[in-house]
Amino acid sequence: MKAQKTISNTENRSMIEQFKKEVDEGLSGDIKSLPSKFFYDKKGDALFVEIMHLPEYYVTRSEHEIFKEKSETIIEALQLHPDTYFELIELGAGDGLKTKELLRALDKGNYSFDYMPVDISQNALDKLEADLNQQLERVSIKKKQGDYFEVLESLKENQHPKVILFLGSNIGNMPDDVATAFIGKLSDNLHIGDKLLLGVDLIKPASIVLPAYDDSQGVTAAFNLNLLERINSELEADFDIDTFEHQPEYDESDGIARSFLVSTQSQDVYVAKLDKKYHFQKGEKVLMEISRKYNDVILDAILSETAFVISTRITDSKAYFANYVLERQ
Ligand code: AVJ
Repeated sequence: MKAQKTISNTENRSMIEQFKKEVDEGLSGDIKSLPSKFFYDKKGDALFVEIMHLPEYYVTRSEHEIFKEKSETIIEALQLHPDTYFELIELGAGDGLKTKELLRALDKGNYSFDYMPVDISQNALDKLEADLNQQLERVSIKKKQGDYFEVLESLKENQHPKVILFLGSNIGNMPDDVATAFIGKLSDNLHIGDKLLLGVDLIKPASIVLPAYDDSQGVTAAFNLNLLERINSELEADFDIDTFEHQPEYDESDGIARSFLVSTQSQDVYVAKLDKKYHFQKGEKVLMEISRKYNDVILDAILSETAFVISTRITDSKAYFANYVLERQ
């Protein structure tokens, strides 16, 4: 494991190279796209926090309800025993709101564990730790800064039972083949009997899903447009933000929400750090993000190519969201 160090966004060398490469690839194709994983700079983080509190964005509230009302069910499904030490590893630090409910229940039940939030952002980890130290002073926190798989690789060396948390339907940003490879790689870094608690948004009518990506205050639009601003500042591009319009789509039959930015005019955009010009036709769409929704059939298809099997499925009262307990075979 590398020593912890502060990485501020794309100041990191390989990260900016990756950013350049993915932006160029995305804008060079016949169908344009931009990589949603780069939404989360400082402003993007703040906008996502705003999104989580929007009346239309049911995703966070639904999963929070599960953790609040059913943490005992989760603990049971994870087959934890107060006298067996385990590592509770969360991929993505988040704001800890949901995890706090689980930590509280584990603390109350005198379970023996370390909570290990993994994140690329040292800043996010420090914030989370400060908050948890205040509210749950008995819980032992071991922050792990770095890439998910680098960290898991290092943790794999010990034989302690592990529970991985991958919440918030973050998996939904990946196309199914990428999600399959990701979960497969996760299973490679675990031992038989280890668990993965996977939070996924469920397929439901467009009348519920679409507003979550098309809020009346325009926060989601700003969240998408922020990536253009980031490309402007970090790759020295000249996107005119006012000439792109946010357009979300959702098709219940495939269960995938897609966010586009549409160019409202014919224009060229120059990206200095790539020394390249990209043409946008009037009405041309740029795919910014997919947010996949799931059901048992879709999840089964993904898991069938990995070493995980579903052991328990826990939903909120409206069955909008599910937390699946998966067991490594
Ligand atoms: C954090 C990936 C789960 O796709 O619902 C929220 C991100 N994008 N609104 C999602 C997001 C627009 C969110 N995830």
